[in-house]
Amino acid sequence: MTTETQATAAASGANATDRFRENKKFAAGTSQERVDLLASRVIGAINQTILEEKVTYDEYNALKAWLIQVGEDGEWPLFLDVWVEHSVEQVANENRGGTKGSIEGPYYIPDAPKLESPATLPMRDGEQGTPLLFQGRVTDVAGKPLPGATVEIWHADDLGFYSQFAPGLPEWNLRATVIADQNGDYRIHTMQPAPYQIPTDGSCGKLIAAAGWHAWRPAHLHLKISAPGHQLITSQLYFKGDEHVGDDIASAVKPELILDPTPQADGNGCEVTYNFVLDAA
Ligand code: MBD
Ligand code: FE
Repeated sequence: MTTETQATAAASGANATDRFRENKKFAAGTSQERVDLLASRVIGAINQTILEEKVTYDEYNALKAWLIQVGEDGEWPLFLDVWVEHSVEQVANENRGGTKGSIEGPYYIPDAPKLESPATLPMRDGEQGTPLLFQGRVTDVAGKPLPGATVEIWHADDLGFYSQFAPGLPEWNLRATVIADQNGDYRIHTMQPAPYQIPTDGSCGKLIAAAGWHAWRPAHLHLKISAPGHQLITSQLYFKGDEHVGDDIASAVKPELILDPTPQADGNGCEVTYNFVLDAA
């Protein structure tokens, strides 16, 4: 990895915080009863840990300093999406019958350029990596194709960097909104992403080092699949054989979401077919 393109905490972290503020529209008003319940339980769990583990003043002050620094680094989106979002996703999607969901993570940007299938994702001349043809069909739970379904896709490049969060990449590099054809089929030409390493120079990296954890997510494609009359699903797809597919730092891998690409017929990279199934709205 070159220092030039290293996604530092300062660059990607602060950027993710700004983007979160811009992108997220909250349903207004969590009730007083609900805030009381949830805040009491979370604060209670912290206090219980302190009492049971006999936390010292040194440890308490280290935590205090670290929490302050997470905000200053802009790494709250990164911290929460890596260590907390997977449980929120589990709750949100527990009653779905279609394709499994996974976490959105901190690097989604809405309104990426629209492309009709078959599409090639925006990329640089000479974009590095292994070409990947990613294709399949979008259907309902009964197997009926959903014409004109939308496949929003975003992923890291061959060095593990996301456009708009690492310096030097074109704005929409490896991001698009792909419209499936009249049979619900999509065909996307891209470059296989590299595994993603949590920036080592920020608060999340410091926590990882202090705890002796590793900092990796397996290589992944991020997706949001939608069609009129159906529930949008946010998911991710991974690659069989990836070193970290079994120990994702973000706990976001599910066995149903692991791809096994095969060499393309023309010898140019790999291809894989994955069919998405959407629950009715
Ligand atoms: C990522 O690329 C990601 O998908 C998540 C969830 C957290 C950090 C980086
Ligand atoms: Fe990601």
